Amino acid sequence: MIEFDREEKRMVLKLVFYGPALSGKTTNLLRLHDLLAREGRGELMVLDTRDDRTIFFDLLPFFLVTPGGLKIKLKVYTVPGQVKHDATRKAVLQRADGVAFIADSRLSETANNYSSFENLEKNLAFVGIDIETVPLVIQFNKRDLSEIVPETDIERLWRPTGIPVFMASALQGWGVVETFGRLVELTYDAVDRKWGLREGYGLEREEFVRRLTLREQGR
Ligand SMILES: Nc1nc2c(ncn2[C@@H]2O[C@H](COP(=O)(O)OP(=O)(O)OP(=O)(O)O)[C@@H](O)[C@H]2O)c(=O)[nH]1
Ligand SMILES: [Mg+2]
Repeated sequence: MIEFDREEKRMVLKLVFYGPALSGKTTNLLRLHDLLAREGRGELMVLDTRDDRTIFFDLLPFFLVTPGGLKIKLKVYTVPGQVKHDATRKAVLQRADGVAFIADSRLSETANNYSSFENLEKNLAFVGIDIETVPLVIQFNKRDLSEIVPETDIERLWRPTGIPVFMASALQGWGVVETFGRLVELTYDAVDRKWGLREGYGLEREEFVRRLTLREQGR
């Protein structure tokens, strides 16, 4: 559901960080804001938090202009994970061009991860997005903790789905840019197929990913 104005040469893309309550969606955005170069990214808006819980959404925007003069704005949102905020999750998920599912690696959260993934499937269908084709990655966050699901189990369960899976500790700041980078790559492919970013606007996939994942010096 790419927003594209060919006359004005403007495109708005929307990525959504989805997942159960307290899995680390907001922390992922905070880390992206800290780790990525100032050039090209906007300010982080963390909205309406109460005791660390998102009750509306967070937003981190990025801006880039392609060699062909197309102005791209990429908006990265988080949803509130708490079950009761389902209406807000649906609203944030509207017109998403890509989704990162942030799972909580703790063994105690396994059931919550599953029900949140089911909720994602249901809500994607509700907003008219095909889960089979939407750019989608999964991150197992909180790998710094003990009593977590072993990586081999995650591989065995998720590999057959073909969805790229990343291990991360958003708290420690690793795996976060990698997760985002893969989502950006898949999103490029989807947008390029539809609107010809390479042909029409001279934007190569590598350049798109490079510009959006450039790290702040020394980070
Ligand atoms: N140990 C550890 N804690 C983490 C990690 N990522 C996030 N947390 C902590 O988990 C808590 C919840 O993190 P948030 O980023 O607010 O979680 P959220 O997914 O945005 O939660 P909701 O907004 O309620 O959906 C905070 O106390 C974070 O510091 C991690 O990688 N490791
Ligand atoms: Mg949050």
